[in-house]
Amino acid sequence: MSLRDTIAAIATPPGVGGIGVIRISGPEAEGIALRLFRPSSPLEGLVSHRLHHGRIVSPETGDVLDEALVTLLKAPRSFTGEDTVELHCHGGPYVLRTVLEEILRLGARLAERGEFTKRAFLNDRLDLAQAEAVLDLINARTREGLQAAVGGLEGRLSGRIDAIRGRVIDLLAGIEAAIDFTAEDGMEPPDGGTAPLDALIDEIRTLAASYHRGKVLREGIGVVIAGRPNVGKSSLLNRLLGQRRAIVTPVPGTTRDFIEETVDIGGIPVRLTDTAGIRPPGDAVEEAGIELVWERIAGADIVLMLLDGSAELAEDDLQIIGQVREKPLLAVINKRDLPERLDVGRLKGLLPPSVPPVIRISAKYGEGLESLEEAIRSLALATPSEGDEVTISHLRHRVALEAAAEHLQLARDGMRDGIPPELTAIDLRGALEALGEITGRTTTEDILASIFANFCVGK
Ligand SMILES: Nc1nc2c(ncn2[C@@H]2O[C@H](COP(=O)(O)OP(=O)(O)OP(=O)(O)O)[C@@H](O)[C@H]2O)c(=O)[nH]1
Ligand SMILES: [Mg+2]
Repeated sequence: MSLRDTIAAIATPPGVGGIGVIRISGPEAEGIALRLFRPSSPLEGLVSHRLHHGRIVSPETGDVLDEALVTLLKAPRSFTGEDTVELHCHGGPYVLRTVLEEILRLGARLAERGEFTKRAFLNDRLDLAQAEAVLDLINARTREGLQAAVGGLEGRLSGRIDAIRGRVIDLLAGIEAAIDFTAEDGMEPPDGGTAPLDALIDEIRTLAASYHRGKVLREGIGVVIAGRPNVGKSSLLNRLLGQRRAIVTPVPGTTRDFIEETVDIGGIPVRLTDTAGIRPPGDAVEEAGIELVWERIAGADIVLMLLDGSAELAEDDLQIIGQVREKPLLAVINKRDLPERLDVGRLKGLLPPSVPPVIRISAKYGEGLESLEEAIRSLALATPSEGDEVTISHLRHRVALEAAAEHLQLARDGMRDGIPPELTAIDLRGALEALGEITGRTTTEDILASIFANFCVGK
């Protein structure tokens, strides 16, 4: 990839829409736009950061291709940091393709996936963590996911990483200054001993541990509702969804196949699966449905074990509990509007001690759902909500943070054991390098390629 050529792509999604945007970025962007665009009020050139109305005309045939609004964003005040032109055309696939073809004929090259954002990175408009946040923002599916992405784009993670790097650099400077004086003997630990290193290691580990939370907010989790027939699984799915998606009847064995829908539960995109009631199957169809339940349970992040509070614990309930004990589990007692006949003490005795307190709901009347949603959220995040704490949401970040923590740990142990300071300095430099990978200060071409390949063309 060269930064000297000019790239173009349709930036809006395929399909028909009110408007469709074509982006051009690079040194020829303005020149190409001027050859295509006839402003309706004649003026000299395009004024940067203004919208101009006019026509798109093929320079070759003179055909008018569209009526459009065009903006020129002169470098460096553009997303990519280069001269950029955006053509706001009518949002039809054929129009857009035709205009884009003219642009390519005039010398632009079709952009690769994520190439606009990659240029923004290479031109120092964004660091790598911010570029990844652009992708998270585009893919966000809940308010929380969106906020985490916006925080990333605004540089919250980058700021945190830079602050940590700054502290490592200070330590390194201290050690390098000491090297000259301790050439022979081992080094004395600096003032404060290894405490500053311990604090850094802790902070980095905490940040690494936020990966789980970030990933859950970004990618969501799968929750499978399981239980014997007629306990109200489909009623619960409908309730959480806010619509009658699954058939509900008093006939046990109503649901045969599984039903999957995504809902926003406390900011987490939850793929919710309603399944066939588990019992000794009456026929081949039911048997096949129940086999699917076990498969779905195996793949679930959380199993929501639903019980009927108006009936005693049944043999099928016990069977199911026995099978799902190892999964992250919520025990939910339904039909709390009816007199309770279920022996809750006995139920608790059967559940592993790690299972959160049982929740009582009425799917039919919509009672107790807030507690249920809160329980799903806490279990999914494995920690209570921590306000606006910085989170990481990419495995790449976690790997780099763990590597940094490991280097710092080696440095700390070495310091404690009085190894030569040169070696400690090497460990600290290793930590700096690992941290630098997150924001892109130290990054290889391979890493760049794999990050930007996840983008769409036009971003
Ligand atoms: N009183 C009361 N009845 C409920 C409640 N939830 C569900 N029901 C009733 O229980 C019956 C079974 O409900 P479903 O939602 O179909 O149960 P299911 O677990 O999906 O059943 P299968 O698909 O057969 O496995 C229906 O008659 C529901 O109206 C509740 O909270 N209270
Ligand atoms: Mg059902």
